Amino acid sequence: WEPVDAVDFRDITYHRGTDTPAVRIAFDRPEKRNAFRPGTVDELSTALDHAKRQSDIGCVLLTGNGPSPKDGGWAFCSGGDQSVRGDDGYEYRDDDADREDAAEAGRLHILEVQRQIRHIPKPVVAVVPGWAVGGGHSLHVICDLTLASEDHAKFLQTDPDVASFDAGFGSAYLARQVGQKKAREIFFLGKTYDADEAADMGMVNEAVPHEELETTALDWADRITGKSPMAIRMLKYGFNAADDGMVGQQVFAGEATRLGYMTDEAKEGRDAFNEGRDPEFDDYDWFY
Ligand code: 2NE
Repeated sequence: WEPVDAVDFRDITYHRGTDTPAVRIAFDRPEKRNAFRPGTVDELSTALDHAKRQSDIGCVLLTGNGPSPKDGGWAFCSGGDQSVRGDDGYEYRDDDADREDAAEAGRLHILEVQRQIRHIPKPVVAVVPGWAVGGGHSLHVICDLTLASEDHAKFLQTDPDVASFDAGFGSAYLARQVGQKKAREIFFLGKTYDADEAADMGMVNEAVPHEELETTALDWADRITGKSPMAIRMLKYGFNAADDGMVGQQVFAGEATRLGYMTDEAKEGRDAFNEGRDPEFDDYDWFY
């Protein structure tokens, strides 16, 4: 991995592979179990947007740095930082207080990041080295794949304990993965599951020994990026479409439009308009 110099990040680290066309984005607040504050979410959003725009990058690994210097604990992400939670969302405080937009209402823009992950045209893999909790659990749910440390990964939904609720992808899409009864159990009973249990119920793809986590993640990124970018993109959007309603159709259709634009037929439509003549489509078949 080598650092990406896009922006000077504080709460995350951002690297691109030296041999693999993938990026690694990591929460970097291990002493807080990688909880996100508003500035963390801004940085995550910036990195994801940067990764989206790199046409030579085909896969995003989302993870959490560790272990905690305080107690050696590992975390993917423990959700919203409760110490900066105000009365209407999460607030810019302390180091964030000099931000230009610090005065605006409390933020819940991790939900916008969920949509970024959903719509970025390349697979996002949650690489879970430890706790995935609350809004951090929802983040792993929305990622395309989840790889977990069988030694340290733990999955827990605390939303109802802190009077929060991800009633969107974090629960409804989770139910698509593990079934309705199990999803309701995760939220209503708040049990902790290890990586093998999470894999058994279908929300984790694979549990591997902790020391193999990052090399396996890189191996997955190699596999993914060895395939056709177009096919992977269309498959991601195809998988999304059924659950995403008209927006899912729109995103899929946009990519179909791009492919359509690449045909001679589409070029004839464009050229005819620009040349001020009627289009000549006789050479193009009505396929069946
Ligand atoms: C994550 C968990 C289960 C870990 O437990 P444990 O025992 O391993 O560690 P500990 O001692 O609880 O945590 C270590 C340090 O991290 C801080 C703790 O306060 C502690 O700090 P110190 O005492 O060492 O100073 N920490 C951990 N998670 C934090 C957090 N989320 N915010 C602020 N500080 C945190 C355990 O720590 C836990 O249950 N954490 C809370 C999980 C939680 O409830 N998250 C919010 C859910 S709501 C949400 O994320 C959300 C949403 O649902 C929708 C929109 C936006 C946000």
